Amino acid sequence: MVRILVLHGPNLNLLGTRERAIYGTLSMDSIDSALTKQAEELGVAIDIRQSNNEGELVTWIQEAGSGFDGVIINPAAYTHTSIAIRDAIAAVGLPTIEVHLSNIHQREPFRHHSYVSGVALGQISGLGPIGYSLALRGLHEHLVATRRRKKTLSVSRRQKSKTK
Ligand code: CA2
Repeated sequence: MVRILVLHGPNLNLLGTRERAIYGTLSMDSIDSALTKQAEELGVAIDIRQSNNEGELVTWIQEAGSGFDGVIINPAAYTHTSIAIRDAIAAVGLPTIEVHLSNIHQREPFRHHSYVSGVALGQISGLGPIGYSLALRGLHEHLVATRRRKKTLSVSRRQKSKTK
């Protein structure tokens, strides 16, 4: 079974309560429920966590190296500041999709740069909560395809070594 860690960064626990014009009306819990349902349908094991603490996010990313196959992260404001989160993603080497509810490229200039995107498999920005759902679908497909490729490769290697 594919295992995916979903991380929400700082202040995303406030979703649905304030700044609705930018981030929408859905709460983090309702986004998480929809993701959990989608994961069940796909047959994916997901673990969803939120933290306001950069170090905690870094530790979770490091630990994901054993126990998870991929990561979906909305690093929130740490997107634009955290070399530590970028380094953790690069170090752990798990395929990671960066999600933003708002389109960070259309907002204030300080939000245009992401430290995470350079080490991410992809970035989804500006589609609201659907972005998480697309990330789950995309990461699942990527991981299944990677597994299939590895399996085919090891079968063909075994066959080659038999014929030697
Ligand atoms: O668009 C996104 O998902 C962001 O990652 C959200 C971050 C922001 O710093 C990024 O530039 C883009 C902010 C998350 C704060 O969420 C709040 C939700 C409700 C009320 C206040 C903040």
